[in-house]
Amino acid sequence: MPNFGRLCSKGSALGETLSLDDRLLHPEINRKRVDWHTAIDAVAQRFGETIARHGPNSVALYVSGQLLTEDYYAANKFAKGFLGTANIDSNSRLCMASAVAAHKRAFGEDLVPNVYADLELADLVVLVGSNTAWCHPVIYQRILAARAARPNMRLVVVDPRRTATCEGADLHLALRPGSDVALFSGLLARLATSPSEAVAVAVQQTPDVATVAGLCDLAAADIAKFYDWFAQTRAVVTVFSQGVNQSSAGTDKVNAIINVHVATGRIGIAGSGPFSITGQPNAMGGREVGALANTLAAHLEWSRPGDTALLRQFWQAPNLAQKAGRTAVDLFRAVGRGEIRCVWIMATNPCVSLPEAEAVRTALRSCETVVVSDVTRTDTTDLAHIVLPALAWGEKSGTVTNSERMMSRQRAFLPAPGEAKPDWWAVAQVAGRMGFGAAFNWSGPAKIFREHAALSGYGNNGRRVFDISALASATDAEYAAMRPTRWPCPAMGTPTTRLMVGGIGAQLVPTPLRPPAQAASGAYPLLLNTGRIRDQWHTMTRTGKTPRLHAHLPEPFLSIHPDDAIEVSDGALVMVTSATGQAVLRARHDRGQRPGEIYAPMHWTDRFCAAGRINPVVNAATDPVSFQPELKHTPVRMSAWPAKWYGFLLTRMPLGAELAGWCAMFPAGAAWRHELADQDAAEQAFVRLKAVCPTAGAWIVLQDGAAGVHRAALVQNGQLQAVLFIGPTSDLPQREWLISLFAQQVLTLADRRAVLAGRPLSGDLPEPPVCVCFGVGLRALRSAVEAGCASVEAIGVATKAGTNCGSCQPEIRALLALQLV
Ligand SMILES: Nc1nc2c(c(=O)[nH]1)N[C@H]1C(S)=C(S)[C@@H](COP(=O)(O)OP(=O)(O)OC[C@H]3O[C@@H](n4cnc5c(=O)[nH]c(N)nc54)[C@H](O)[C@@H]3O)O[C@H]1N2
Ligand SMILES: Nc1nc2c(c(=O)[nH]1)N[C@H]1C(S)=C(S)[C@@H](COP(=O)(O)OP(=O)(O)OC[C@H]3O[C@@H](n4cnc5c(=O)[nH]c(N)nc54)[C@H](O)[C@@H]3O)O[C@H]1N2
Ligand SMILES: [Mo]
Repeated sequence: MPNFGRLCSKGSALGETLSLDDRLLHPEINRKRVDWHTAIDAVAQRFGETIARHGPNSVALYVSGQLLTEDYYAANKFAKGFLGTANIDSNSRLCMASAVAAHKRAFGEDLVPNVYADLELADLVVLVGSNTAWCHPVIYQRILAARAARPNMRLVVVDPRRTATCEGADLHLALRPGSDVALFSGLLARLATSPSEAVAVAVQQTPDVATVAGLCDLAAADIAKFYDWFAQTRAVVTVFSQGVNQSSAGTDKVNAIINVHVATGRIGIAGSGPFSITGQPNAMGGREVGALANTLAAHLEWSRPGDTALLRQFWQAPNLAQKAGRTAVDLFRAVGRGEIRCVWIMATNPCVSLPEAEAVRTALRSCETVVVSDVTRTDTTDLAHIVLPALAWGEKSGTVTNSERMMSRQRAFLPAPGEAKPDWWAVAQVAGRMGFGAAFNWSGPAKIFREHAALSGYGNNGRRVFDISALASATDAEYAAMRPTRWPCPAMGTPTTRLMVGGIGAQLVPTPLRPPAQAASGAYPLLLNTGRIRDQWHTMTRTGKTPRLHAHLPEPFLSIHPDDAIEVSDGALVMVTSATGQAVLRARHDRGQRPGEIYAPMHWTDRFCAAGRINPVVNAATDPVSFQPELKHTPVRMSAWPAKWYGFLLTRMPLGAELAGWCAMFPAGAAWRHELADQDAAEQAFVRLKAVCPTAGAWIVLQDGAAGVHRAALVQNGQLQAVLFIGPTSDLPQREWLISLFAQQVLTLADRRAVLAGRPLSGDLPEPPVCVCFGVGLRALRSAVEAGCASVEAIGVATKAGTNCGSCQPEIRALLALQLV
């Protein structure tokens, strides 16, 4: 197992995210509970009628890397083989599409040549557009551990922001956003020896370090250092993720990276290669079953003669889609124009995660039929006509593939709650009801997997690397016991670990320079970058209700370089506006931002902070080859949000995220925290907010109208029920101590007297943890340093901080650096 038994902070808290509140337990039509039979009939009827009236391209499926390979296979077969439309796309379009397209251009097929172990064998690891420390913490710990064992190993990070990942790096290249092609083109120009068009383009556009320095806005000496290290090192792995893929030049960025590795033979060998890392549990499995609008199952291609005939024959599908369908952004625009009238969304939350997200909502509101399969209520299920309850992680059974082509079994260890069913089952039922039963007659995931494996070998004869036909004859028992298996594993032949060995057979692809689709200028002078934070997962459906995962960065925020923040003080609310929408976020001054560039996390939804959803702002320009949207570069402007008052309300139960003009809600210890601000009078807001709290109990109140200060606490039978603080600025008392009072059965007299002061009469204020896994805060870390701990390891031994997932180690390292000077 690549994790070696370690889990990230989110994985460690997974047990706390498995509760059933908010779970979808029954099918629903127009919000009313129905039985499965009725729901399946309705879906089949809506799809059937829409196709009969408007043709197969008036329907679509939008699926996800959260699905198991078997679910994915079923959905893809249903759409492309039997509905007769290739309008099935996946949220992988937002995630991996550029890597897929670039792999195909370079290798003729979508394959990752290297394996995780190469990260430990490399003497130089280059992380491009990847905040590995936060997004792949276990991989990051493996890299740091390898470097600790082999001090000659070097780590370079290429990211416009100074991220936590940079804390462990030997060199950070904070390049101009979107300029990665220039950086790698310059490296190709320097290293390539044999002539080709790609090299000619590279030499012409980036002849020397000075040119690259200008294009990337970097110091020439730093570029020269990076190029020298690369040139002098045989074993180099270049890891790339969303800073590369999510760009209108994403495919070229990936090819520019691959070019350097291919041209120098640094690929497919131990410790050397370009390495695309994925995010979702099964982003890779979806690529194997071809559940993107422009791919076919099992790496078959429309463009390759004979492939469609093969697939038609194997599936016995006379109705096979004849050409590629609509890709995510285009698909939802077609919904908005009424060209797609019936859509089935499975295991993804596009109202939040797609760019121009407000237009996506409007499109779904106007759509004739919206079917959503999910495990929980989301911003997207809110817009569904038909909701189908799915099995979640821990309940479902099937296979997933990781970034190194390793297929592994996911086994159920929990019973199915309510009437929730696997997604493949729902697809097969609908297909059966539409008259395609013979092709969807599966008794379980093992049968689907065998079919998928058989297809990969069908008419293959070594033409497609993706061949797992050795598994096509697995019995149910063998499937149940399947060990992690790396593809390719054809029926005959020896297992292969690395592919494209030395670059033989790979193509160099010319990558002419292209800036981001929209430049920051005029009305939108700043460039907005978006991405993830350490302790949240995507649209928070799994992590949103776990108090300790909110302890680190609890509110949607905007990171701003202090030089850009003249009007916006740290902690105030700031509005970001683009050509498509706006959001209001908490300003955080951050010297790790390049001036002129700001950063917001992607995670917040209507459920936790409606105004903090960033994707209505994010532009939908796409890469011309991969159609992946440019989620990392949107021109915007920013202005202070004119709040008349700021406040917070702590309660025992969540009261919703609509309590004020701006409201962010999240769990905190035994309480729910609502951070608030608005433009009305503080006095009125105070009255209004007290009224939404439970009515029983007595309020203790402290008001100073002239100063704009209003505070109240609600106590019932000696127990604290609510705390409301309002003030004229965002500078309000620290919340942690007040939150800790909710754990008391009966408030002590001293605490009751102190509550409206917002701090204890004596003693220390509690503090938010740095290490979420073990709940270790700044003060404990500082005392460990004072007691003589001089390294992350020593602090780990003394406090346990950083010894589980390690994603807080960069912060501990930064603290050490500060404390030791
Ligand atoms: N905590 C957490 N971890 C996750 C997830 C999560 O939701 N939460 N999601 C998972 C998923 S699905 C994915 S896809 C991965 C994503 O993992 P990552 O790709 O590592 O995460 P991001 O934060 O989206 O973006 C990475 C970095 O790209 C940088 N970047 C922006 N523009 C550019 C550019 O032009 N060039 C370069 N070189 N860099 C740029 C950003 O500043 C950012 O730091 O994470 C996975 N892991
Ligand atoms: N601005 C900006 N936007 C981004 C990104 C970014 O960096 N910046 N990153 C993009 C990337 S890389 C990604 S991967 C996407 C992620 O975006 P989404 O796919 O929208 O994110 P999730 O919150 O993971 O949504 C998954 C949903 O599936 C449900 N689910 C989980 N398991 C199952 C299952 O087995 N069956 C069913 N039916 N449902 C299930 C969950 O409850 C959840 O509602 O966001 C993209 N959007
Ligand atoms: Mo992703």
